[in-house]
Amino acid sequence: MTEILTARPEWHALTAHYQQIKELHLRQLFAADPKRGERLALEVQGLYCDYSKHRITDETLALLIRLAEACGLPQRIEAMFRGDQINLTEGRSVLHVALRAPRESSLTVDGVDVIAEVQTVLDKMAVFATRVRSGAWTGHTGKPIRNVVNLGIGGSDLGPAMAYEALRHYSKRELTFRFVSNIDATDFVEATCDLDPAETLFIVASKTFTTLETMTNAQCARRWLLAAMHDEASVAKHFVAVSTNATEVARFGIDPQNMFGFWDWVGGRYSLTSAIGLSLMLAIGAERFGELLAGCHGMDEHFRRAPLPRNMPVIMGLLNVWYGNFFGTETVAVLPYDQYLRRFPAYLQQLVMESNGKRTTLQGLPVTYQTGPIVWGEPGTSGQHSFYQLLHQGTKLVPCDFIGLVSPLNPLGEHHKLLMANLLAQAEALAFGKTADEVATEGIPSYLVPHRTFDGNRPSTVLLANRLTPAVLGQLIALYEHSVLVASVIWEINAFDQWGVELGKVLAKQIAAELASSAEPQHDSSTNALIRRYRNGGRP
Ligand code: G6Q
Repeated sequence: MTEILTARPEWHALTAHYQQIKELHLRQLFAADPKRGERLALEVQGLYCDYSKHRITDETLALLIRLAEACGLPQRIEAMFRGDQINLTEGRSVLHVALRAPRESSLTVDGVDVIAEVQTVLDKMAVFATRVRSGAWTGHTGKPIRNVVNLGIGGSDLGPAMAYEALRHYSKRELTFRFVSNIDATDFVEATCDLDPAETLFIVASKTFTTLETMTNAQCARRWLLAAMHDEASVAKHFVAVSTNATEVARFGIDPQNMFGFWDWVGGRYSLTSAIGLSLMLAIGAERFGELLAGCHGMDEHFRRAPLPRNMPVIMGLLNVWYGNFFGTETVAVLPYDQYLRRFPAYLQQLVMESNGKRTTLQGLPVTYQTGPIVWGEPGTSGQHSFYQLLHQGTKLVPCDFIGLVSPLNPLGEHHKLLMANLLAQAEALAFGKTADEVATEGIPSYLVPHRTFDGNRPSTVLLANRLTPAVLGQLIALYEHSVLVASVIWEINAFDQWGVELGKVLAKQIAAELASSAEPQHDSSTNALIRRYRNGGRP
């Protein structure tokens, strides 16, 4: 039986070390080592990660690495790449890394070369994407497709929606892309109200093809199309599916030729680089989609091969552990200084919180320590005029990830320089603050000095790349995916299941029937009263 995390000697060493350095200020750490800002940094294929503004010393890192080794991190990384069933509670391999492995490589799992299968689907996607983008694929009336609507939710929505926004600069502007996820009809209505059904293609993106929200939206889309086309045969020209469930896809009326498959070993929130990314490929083309995959693969290889102390996802994952378990932080802010990355925090919310929001260890025991953080964030500089006050002077410690790009995709006047100046300024201000003496020497009246003082010592990572390309987005995605795995290994939890979403689904099914009936509802007094009020048109 694996040792309990908090009983490990490496954990005790970190606890003692925390007591020694918890009061150390980043000002002192930087003063003691003039090269700290360059030394505590890593570069992987042009993606630069500055982690010097963290409340760590060389000893902290060494102790964290020792903990990672004691928890078997190198072995777990290798087990994932090998295709072992590391998703224990679902008995599945976890092989999103195979989705972006080079065409000429091979990986045999249960007697099947999964890379060959991946490449077959990628080729099929590329042929389809080229036909739609060129206008060769036409709708039922012979018109080319101008609108693409992705119907999916969770992992079948957040990745493609985020990546489409992120790479919009590279997208075919003649095509309109919409993403519908919510079961709230407003989502569908607003996404389609200005679209011509004759020019609209729906991608039903659902691994299981049974998800309530997506299937409800897909049926709605079908009715919307048929109301205009009056011909069942039109479905085949206006619907394609991305799924692992061929039977249900066929039952829906989608031509199996137009189904793009993937596999059980791709978890929903890790599926953007599978056929779930079809909408993205339609937007940016197969070649650029390939660049995204190559960016992911570069980070995958780094994660697999770099020694732990020089391994970017390892460092980022361990910093999550350091703050969450020793400083007691509860959240992490992700602050992209790039408007195209505006959905990146939302995407990471699922990746991190659905993966590591767990309270049971792989051995089935309750954890006795904190696990995954709450992730939140907004693009800079908008966030600065909203919640940064709390980041600078609030009572809560919030580690921040800043993401910036050196070269803008939309060079316009002074914008980019000012944008990046703000990123650098925020990271500096958080780390070093402004002392009461510094404030007082500026002639600030003494009653205002406490209000205008910044204690600093607020940690952040700065991720910097040259330009937001598909490859850089791929690097960022893989970086965060792998950092999630790293933290989960330390916490001894399964980052690849999501049982916590089940109970609500079951109850919703039961309540949906009760909302439509007049029988006495069978819940607690609160839920019963709310059900009665709903049935009664909002009255008691
Ligand atoms: C992600 C989850 C979840 C899933 C959605 C959609 O890791 O498994 O968010 O992606 O529930 O599921 P389907 O793709 O099966 O519709």
